[in-house]
Amino acid sequence: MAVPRALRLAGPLGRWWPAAGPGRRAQHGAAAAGSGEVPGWTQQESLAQSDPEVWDLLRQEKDRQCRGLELIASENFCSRAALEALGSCLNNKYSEGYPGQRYYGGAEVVDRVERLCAQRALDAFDLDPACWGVNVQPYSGSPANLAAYTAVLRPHDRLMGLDLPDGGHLTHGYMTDTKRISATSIFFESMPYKLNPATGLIDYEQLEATARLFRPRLIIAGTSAYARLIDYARIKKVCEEVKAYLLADMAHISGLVAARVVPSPFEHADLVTSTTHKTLRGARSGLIFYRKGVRSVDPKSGRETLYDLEERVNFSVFPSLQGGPHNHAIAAVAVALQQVPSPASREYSQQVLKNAKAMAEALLKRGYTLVSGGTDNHLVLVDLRPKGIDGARAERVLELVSITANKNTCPGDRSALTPGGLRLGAPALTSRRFCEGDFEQVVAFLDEGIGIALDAKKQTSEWGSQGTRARLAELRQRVETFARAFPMPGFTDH
Ligand code: DSN
Repeated sequence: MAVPRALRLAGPLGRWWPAAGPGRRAQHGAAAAGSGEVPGWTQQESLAQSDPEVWDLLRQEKDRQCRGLELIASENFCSRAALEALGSCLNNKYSEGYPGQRYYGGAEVVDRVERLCAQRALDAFDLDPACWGVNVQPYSGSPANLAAYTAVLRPHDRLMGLDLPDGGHLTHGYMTDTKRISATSIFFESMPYKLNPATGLIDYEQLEATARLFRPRLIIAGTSAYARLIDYARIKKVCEEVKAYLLADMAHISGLVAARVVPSPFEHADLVTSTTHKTLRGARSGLIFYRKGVRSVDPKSGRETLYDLEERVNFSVFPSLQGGPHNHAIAAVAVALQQVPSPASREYSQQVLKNAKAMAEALLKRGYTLVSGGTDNHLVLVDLRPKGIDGARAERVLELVSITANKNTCPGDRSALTPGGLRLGAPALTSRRFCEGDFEQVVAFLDEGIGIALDAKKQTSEWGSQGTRARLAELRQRVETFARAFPMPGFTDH
């Protein structure tokens, strides 16, 4: 890359600084003070003025979100207040390090932002700061998990997590017969636990037996596509037996945990990771909670062993894995966490559970098969194989009628690209004030869409035939008219 003449390399860290010669200063002064403002120099133009192309893409995405039915279980709509913090001047500030110990000057304000966010994170989950601490710097859920693993594992140490095809997350150690896919399985030795295929529930017996043989140093209790609750106490017992840490990845359910409508992992886990933009409804970011204080007491000598997770986790996030924290995201997470104790937040979470149940019942009534037979949380996993359609085809036809969902593996699936399942979540539409009856209507639309796909498949005409295209267009119009009638959090201009 050609280096502009006005720039020169400064300092051992190799940053580029503007040359500060008098000639250059005079040039700036003239531009700012005189009549000849250099267009674009002060960057005060709005997005619409400055970049109509990107502005228009954003407008299209807003429109898509308003006119569509959002059923992706991990998505939600962030509040306007949090979006304001996200798009703020905090984006400009570097602050590698932690509050009070930064590698850059000018961090007084971001120190306060980060401390406030951490305090609110502990308050949101009712955690005593003597027993729990939190790192609010992870950029999102996957970096949070890698940082938590790096804090307590050495390279090639062993860990166990729910297998991806059974509802676990990529970062829980996914690998195939021929390839280590996730960094978790590249840098550590991972062994999956599975669902019982007959019940669709986590096979705790198999988990116990495998852990006794594999002797992992860490067991992950967390899911990405599992419609039931996790028995943390049971997994903790296994951890105690094999002397493993228990890490709960509550990314999907953290809002429900904060609202106390599902069991909390904090009673049992040593480490808890989360994203902040799913049921928690904040900006995209990540959190790592770690225990402090006494880890164990020797029954003979009475000697206490203390947790040392605070130093390990903090060091792992920075400087081991990340650079400067995203202060704008941390502020936006603080805004979302402030809303957690409100009655509205609890009511929201209760409604998420009611809506997921209503969706499950409506699907069962229409003859769909659900993995595990129903739901206890915010999502349902539909096994489409008995219907004669795969998840990828269903995802595509629903997309054509403005219903957004995602294909998902079901237990026994071999391919993640054409899996047999469809994952449907209630959090986003509940943010738009959908209630149980509305979800019955959503299922009716979804069933119509899948019906069109099945008819098209029978005729082997794909979506291309005129009749199919007309049916899809007509359904899409009804879906969009229905969706637009509901409010949209975060922004108003459609
Ligand atoms: N991608 C998220 C999900 O859909 O579950 C998790 O990172």
